[in-house]
Formats: sequence, C-alpha cells, structure tokens
Amino acid sequence: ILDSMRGRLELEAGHLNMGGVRAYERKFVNADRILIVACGTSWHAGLVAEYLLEDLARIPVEVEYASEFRYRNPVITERDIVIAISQSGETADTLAALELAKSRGATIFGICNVVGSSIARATDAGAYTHAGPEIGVASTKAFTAQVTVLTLLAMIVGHKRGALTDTRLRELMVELETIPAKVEKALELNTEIMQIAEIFKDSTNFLYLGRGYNFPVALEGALKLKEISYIHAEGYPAAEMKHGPIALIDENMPVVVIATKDSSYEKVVSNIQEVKARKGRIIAVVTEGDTVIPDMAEFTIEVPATSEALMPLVSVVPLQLLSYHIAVLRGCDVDQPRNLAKSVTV
Ligand code: F1P
Repeated sequence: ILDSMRGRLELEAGHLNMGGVRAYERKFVNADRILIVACGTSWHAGLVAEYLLEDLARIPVEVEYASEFRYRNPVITERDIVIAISQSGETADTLAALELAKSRGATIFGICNVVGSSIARATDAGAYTHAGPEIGVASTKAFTAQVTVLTLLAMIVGHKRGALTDTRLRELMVELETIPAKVEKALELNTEIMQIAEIFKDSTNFLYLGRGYNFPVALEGALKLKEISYIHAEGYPAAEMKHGPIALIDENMPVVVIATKDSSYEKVVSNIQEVKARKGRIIAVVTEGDTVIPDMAEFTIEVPATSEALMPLVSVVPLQLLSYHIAVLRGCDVDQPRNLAKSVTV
C-alpha cells in the first residue's frame, strides 16, 4: 500500500501532472456531470469520489453499480464523463457499462491497475493506479490507490473549475504527502486489532456505520469481512440505522462505527449513544486524542488526524486488519476466499 501510494504521489506531486487528465482537461472542466461505474471495492472507491468531486470540484456525480447500469436505459449526453474504476481492468459488468455509455457519446475515463487490460483499452483516457499485483482476491491496496488517484483528480479538476483556490490546493497537496506516514501508523495497530478480532471471531453478524466520507468506508469494511471471513456484515450510513437496522441491535451485535473527527462527528456520537442504549457492542474507529467516544465504546481504535476528505485513506486500514485477523482466526484462506474470483469476467 505504502509503496504504491508513494509511487503515485512522487509521480503526480510536483505539477499534479496526470497525463490522462491533462489531455481531457477541457472535457472535465466543462462536464455537466460525472458518472462513475464500478463493482465491489472499486464501487466503494467511486462512492468516496462522489464526496470528493462534489466537495472539491462542485461537479454533480452519480455512482452506479456497473452490473445494474449496463442493463438500464440511462440518459447520457456528450457532456457526460464516465469514470470506470476496476482493479483488474477485466470486470465484465464494468466493461459493458462503459461501452454502453461510450455508444451514447460520453467520454470514458478509466482508473485501472492492470496496464493494457480490456477496460483500459476501451477508455478514451485514464490513469493507472500502479498498485502492483493484488496477491489476494479481495481488493485492499487497490482501494487505497484508486482513492488516491480520485483525490488527485478531484483536486486538479476542482482547481481548473475555480472551485478550489490555489491555497486550498496547496494545503491538500501537503497533507496528501503525510498520508503514507499516517497509513504506516494505522498499520501499527495490528496487535491491538488482533486482540479485538479474537473477541469477535465467533460473531455471526456485524454492523458497520459511518457518515459522510466514512460511509463508503463502512461499506468497504463490511464487504472485506464478508469476502474473507464469511461473516454476514452490513454497512450502513449511520443516520439510516434508525430506519431499519436498529431492530437488529442487541448485546450480541458488534457495531463498528467509523467516528473520526469531522463535520458529522457530533451526529455520529449520538448514533453511538443509540447503539449503546440497545446494548450493542461498539468498536469505534476514532481520531487520536478523542476523549468522548472512548467512554462510550467497548473498544476504541485510534487513527491519526487528517482532514475529512483524506480520511478514507487512513480509516479503511484498521477495518482491513480486523477482517484479516478474524478470517485467519477462523481458519479461512484470506488470499483465495471461497466462491470469489479475482476478475469477474462473465
Ligand atoms: C471488482 C471486485 C473486487 C472484489 C473481488 C471481485 O473487481 O468486485 O472489488 O474484491 O475481487 O471483483 P475490479 O473490477 O476492481 O477488478
């Protein structure tokens, strides 16, 4: 993860010079909206991009499951840009979705890991994540690399569209350069997370909650647990909890809440209170130095502070570690989970 991010940052730092973006800069600046198509973890990276592109570039964004989008009759114009995200670059649904959008005049931008892959070849322009081969089936470093590329993209386009000032752009660049060290710090939580995994390894259900930028992170945490440990897990926007999942909460339900300090922090604290009132077992991912949530949660995992737009790069790491340790303790093969394929080509 760290090498891929450092590579990415070194490559892009100085001039924010993403070849594929530069060539299509006008299209991005004039775009009416951006549609993102992807599957699985790549779809979650797309959801993070929705927050980034709306926040930093003020472009309307829609994030679509490629597997649904390809069978719809979507309204697409020549002023739309479609971003196809895929680690393998071979996912059949993502390829079909981008081909449908292309046939209706959209410009297609690809974010793939595998150079020369089918999706990369079918796009008009793009950026490679250069994250190296994913050894396991479940995407982990690919997510980090995709979100890094999408962050840089939102910054470049936001700056060009006048939505991001020179000063803010520079601040974000400086902060992005601190992310590899923060990820490294999050990885040091390994032993602590292994102990938490030991306690919850026999649970049959998990709930993951997050708001704002941490909502897609909650979805990704739940997906990783499902994929490699075969435990049923649901990711939910924390505020949606009261519209259904709250009925599931009792003293047997582990609830992982991503509750870092950001603009929705106070609201997440009240969601934690709601879970606690129903005796849910709270595992909270918080910002270092938080003094409120540790008094409420059964377990607290502290990650380094960073601005909310960059937090998914850091807050996803303890969730990946938690899934990993639970899967290992349950005797699951984390690299080759049952029923999953690295590239879903049919
Ligand atoms: C998409 C994906 C992965 C998942 C698994 C199956 O792949 O859903 O996110 O972990 O490997 O495929 P891709 O389009 O990003 O290659």
